Amino acid sequence: MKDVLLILGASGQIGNELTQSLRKIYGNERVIASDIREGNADMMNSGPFELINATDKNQILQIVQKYKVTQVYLLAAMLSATAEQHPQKAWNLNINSLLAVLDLAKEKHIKQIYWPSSIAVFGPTTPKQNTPQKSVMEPSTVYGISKLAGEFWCNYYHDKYGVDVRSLRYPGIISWKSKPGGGTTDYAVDIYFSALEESKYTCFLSENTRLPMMYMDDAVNATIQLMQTASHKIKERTAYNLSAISFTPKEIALEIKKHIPEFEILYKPDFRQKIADSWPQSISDSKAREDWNWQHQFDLSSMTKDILTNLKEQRSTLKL
Ligand code: VAH
Repeated sequence: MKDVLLILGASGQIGNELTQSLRKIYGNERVIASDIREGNADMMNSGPFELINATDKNQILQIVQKYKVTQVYLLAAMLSATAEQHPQKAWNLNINSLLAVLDLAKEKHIKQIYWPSSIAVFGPTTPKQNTPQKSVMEPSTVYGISKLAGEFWCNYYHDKYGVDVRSLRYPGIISWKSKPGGGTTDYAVDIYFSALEESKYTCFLSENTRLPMMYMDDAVNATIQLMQTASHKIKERTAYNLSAISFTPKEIALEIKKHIPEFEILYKPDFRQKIADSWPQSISDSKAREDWNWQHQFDLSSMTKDILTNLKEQRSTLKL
């Protein structure tokens, strides 16, 4: 049977780019994009799109049956900063969407699930440097609590019902094609846009706040690689630690200044500082490298070069 993929949350920062990459691999017609709101023109014009509330199991099932979907990628979620403002809504979206999709797999409507976790599952009592796959997990944010609970639901459905669900603990994801929404690591995306538009940026985290980060291209490649790995090689059915780079606002600002010498950064920490301070500073992903040969490609320098080159090109074509 041909694989047909449904992306829930396709209009979001990761969902958007994941959808485009999957359409290049599987063909546009076999990758159904969906979200609670329509996506950008590329998304809407390059293949099928359906409006779906990701917490509504029946809505998802209708689309699964309409297109004979075999795999679901569940990217719909409320991220850390917004989740602190709306705890109940965040819990409902982050958990009930997962349980809906897990049940569809348990009932054999679909064969495979991808669901993203986050380094937010770790908390203030977790060792900050090179955090191992198995460590103290006492998250102090709603988002982290929902992702930790979600990981153990995934593990339960795999062990008890044989559901083939796979997950990655994403670090902060940096992109230029689509902006994030409501994350604590979003400063590392906004800074590039502000550097080009105004040559300055006011950062909502303090200058030495070190966080685990990753370029979108690496995150998308890791996701697809994990989903295409033979099931017997997947040893972690909660979620895999995933890592690439780790940097501070000061370090990313210095990297940008190599390309835009006049760039200035100011620091005005807000409520997101407390969230960032509760997370690890660097992550060990040795298990992902061991079990399915994960290898990131981008470091801070090559990521910065790629982002600024693409944003400058995009701005010059928009001005034409
Ligand atoms: C957030 N970008 O900031 C997400 C991510 C590790 C951070 O989970 O909430």
